[in-house]
Amino acid sequence: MSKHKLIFFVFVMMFSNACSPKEQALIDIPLEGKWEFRQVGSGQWMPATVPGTVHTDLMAAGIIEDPYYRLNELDVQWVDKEDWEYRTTFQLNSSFIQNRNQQLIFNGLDTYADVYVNDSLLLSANNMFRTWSVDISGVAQEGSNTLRVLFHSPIKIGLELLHASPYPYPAGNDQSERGGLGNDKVSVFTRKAPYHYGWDWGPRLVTSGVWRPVSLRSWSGVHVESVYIVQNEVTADNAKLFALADVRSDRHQTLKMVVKEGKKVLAERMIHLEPNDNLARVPFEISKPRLWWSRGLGEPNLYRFTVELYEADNKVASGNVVTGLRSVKLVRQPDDKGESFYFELNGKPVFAKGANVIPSDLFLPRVTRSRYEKMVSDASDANMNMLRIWGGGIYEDDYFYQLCDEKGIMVWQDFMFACSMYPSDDEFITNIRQEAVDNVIRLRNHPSIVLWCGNNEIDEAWKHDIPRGGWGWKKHYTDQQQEEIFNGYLKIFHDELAKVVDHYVVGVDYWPSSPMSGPEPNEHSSQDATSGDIHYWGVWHGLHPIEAYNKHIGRFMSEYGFQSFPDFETVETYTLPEDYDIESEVMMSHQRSGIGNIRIREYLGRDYRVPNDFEKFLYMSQVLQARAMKTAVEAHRRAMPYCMGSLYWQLNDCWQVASWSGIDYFHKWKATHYALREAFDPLLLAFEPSEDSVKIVVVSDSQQDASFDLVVKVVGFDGELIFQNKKRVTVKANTATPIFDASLDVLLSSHAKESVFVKAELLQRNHMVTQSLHYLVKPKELALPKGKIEWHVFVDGKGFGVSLTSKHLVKDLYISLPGKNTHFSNNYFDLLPGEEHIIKFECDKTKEWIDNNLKLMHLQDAMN
Ligand code: BMA
Repeated sequence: MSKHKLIFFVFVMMFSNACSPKEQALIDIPLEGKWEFRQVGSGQWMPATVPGTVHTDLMAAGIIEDPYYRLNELDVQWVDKEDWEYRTTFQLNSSFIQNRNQQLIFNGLDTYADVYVNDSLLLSANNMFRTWSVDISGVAQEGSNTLRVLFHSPIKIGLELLHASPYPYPAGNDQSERGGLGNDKVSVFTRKAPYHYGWDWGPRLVTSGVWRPVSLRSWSGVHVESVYIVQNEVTADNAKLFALADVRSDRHQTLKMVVKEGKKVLAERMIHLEPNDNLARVPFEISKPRLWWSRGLGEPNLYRFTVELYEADNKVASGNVVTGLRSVKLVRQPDDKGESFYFELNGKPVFAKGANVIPSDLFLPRVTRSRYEKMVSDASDANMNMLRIWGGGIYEDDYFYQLCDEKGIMVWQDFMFACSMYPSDDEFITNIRQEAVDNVIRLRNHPSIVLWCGNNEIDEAWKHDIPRGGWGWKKHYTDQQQEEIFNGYLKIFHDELAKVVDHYVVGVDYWPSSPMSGPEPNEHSSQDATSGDIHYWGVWHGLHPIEAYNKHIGRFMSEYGFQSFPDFETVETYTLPEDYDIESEVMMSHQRSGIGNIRIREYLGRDYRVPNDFEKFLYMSQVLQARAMKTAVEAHRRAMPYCMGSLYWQLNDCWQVASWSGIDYFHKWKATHYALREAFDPLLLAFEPSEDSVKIVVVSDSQQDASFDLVVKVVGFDGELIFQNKKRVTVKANTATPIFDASLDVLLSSHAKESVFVKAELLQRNHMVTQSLHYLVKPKELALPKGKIEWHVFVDGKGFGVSLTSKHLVKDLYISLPGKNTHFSNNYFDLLPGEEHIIKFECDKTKEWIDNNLKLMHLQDAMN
């Protein structure tokens, strides 16, 4: 054996046959051992990690620097123009070889990959999102085998496809220039995560690699490939279900199929199998099912079902599935204002609260389980109940959906198409159809997925009904080409993907594009606010004032957003002190929206005073973003039930960058995420905009009416109580109700608007259940006092606490620890005069270190 050949010892798992020695052997071997890689033609093999990417392997080998640091991204643009090969060696024993069916299964190949086993070419893959299963019988042998995967440059192939195409397609986010390709936008031709080619929050890093697990499998007789629990009808009384098993058999046989929950047999039936693929169905019912509820409505109950196949009394194969029982519907019903657009879960209308999600890294195998756990619990901790997996990224890892199932977070799932037109030739269509089938089958047991959506913003960008409408793409094409491109669009998004969802998923709706007014021809792309979903970008892109969020409200706000910078500790991870200027080359390279800094400055000037200091600017950008997002969410929720959803753009980041995210790359909460935790509270006191009065609306997500004491106070910045009122209020279930309206003349007496705040609280048996603050003028007009903050740090179990007080109002108080990625239980909050505020946190330093290093920043200090 040559010294380059690596022996990989396999472990053989006798799958699910613990109780029956006669169950036939299913052998599953993960191929994660020793891999090597090299640039094609370079000769030199180096250690590789699988699952992984070429870029991360090159980093580990010391050949490239971290592309996220300073301007390094530019130095690694050569990587995507080269071909790369990966190899490993694996051992197979006689049991594996004796089984009649032997497969090599790739859960993800990125992207143009030729797969060789023992030098025989067995597969040429061309879609990152598909699962590739290769028959290796006859090629694999007992003993040592070699596996080699050759990745062709996605750019070289992309260019070939572009040159063969009758015309280029629009793809505004494809940063071809940065990749050295001029205006050649190749991303649309390749079924690969669109954001890899760049986006207005992400770098251009076009990866290659075995990005998801790869394994070997062999079996004889029969094998359960997958199980789907079809939910025909689910009510609180009864669930009518059937188990649909994809059973692979290598001969004619009749077996008994048994469906169980734990040890309890729910149903059984004899099934007749043909050689090859079979779909076997066993109906069953569960009376009084424990339903799956989204966060806030109830428990996200899950069931674990097993399907077992028996030959006489011998279990010969089995499969498991964890799912939740629920009925879900996208309700689009004409009403006096247009047409509703909301989700009904188990018969209850749900207001969707949450955010859009992008992939958490360019190098996807780095997104570990703990990062997914952090992301989903951060969403849940901020009272969110829905996340939208946006169409420019990936169909997420199974684990993400499992976590959403467990936490009661509903998922709006896009197919992976965004902000571009796409080819629609037969080969492309066949490829995306299979991509859709693979992912729908992989994900359809997750009760969290409540909608499949065709694409992001393509309907709106093309705007077929209005000749010069949309984003200006149509003018680059003749009438005939426009017709051709749009017919291709309809074929993909109104026909093929719709058919896949219809055929493979029971009980979950399909929506062709987000946003759109409706898929019916007369509604097509009309984009009004009275039906369908809306992406409202008037604030930010359109320079509308932040207050415009109060007016531009549709039936379901699936996108709206506002940028900010990450905090200083995060900025430090990609910069040197010489870069500490918002406009420096390095900072600009980590700000991918051309208008980003201009917009932040402009909006800061309108509502605040623009600081010159770098750190203060970062901080103020977050305070500004939080103000914008809080205004939007409160407006959407006040408009309930006309509006029934608010998903802001965007929850997370894929590297360290200025962006619309509420949580940065290191999972650090920005001011926005703290503010939205309050704005998404199931019981919200929201102030309505008004010049000369204070108006309060209470929004309740609860399914029951409830009574509270409402206490409204007007307080001076020095703590003086100027007005107080207490009254009993009834809060109606699942809607928004006005509960307070008083004129400023009454509330203020002779006090100035600039130096008071309004505090509203709901109390139940004298216990505060929720509270909200409100100011009567813009932040820059506030007469903020120069208050002194008293604080002391104390040890609190394994962590720390800090107690903060001040005699005067301290606005937007921000706490940080230099060089530390610390999560504080609260941050960017208003410290009220005379009220103690305690913040909890964890830190690996001593109390003394914290005493000496804790940093405080606040608005009166930062605004100059
Ligand atoms: C939205 C998204 C993204 C983009 C964001 C900010 O419409 O769909 O394409 O990142 O706008 O511009």
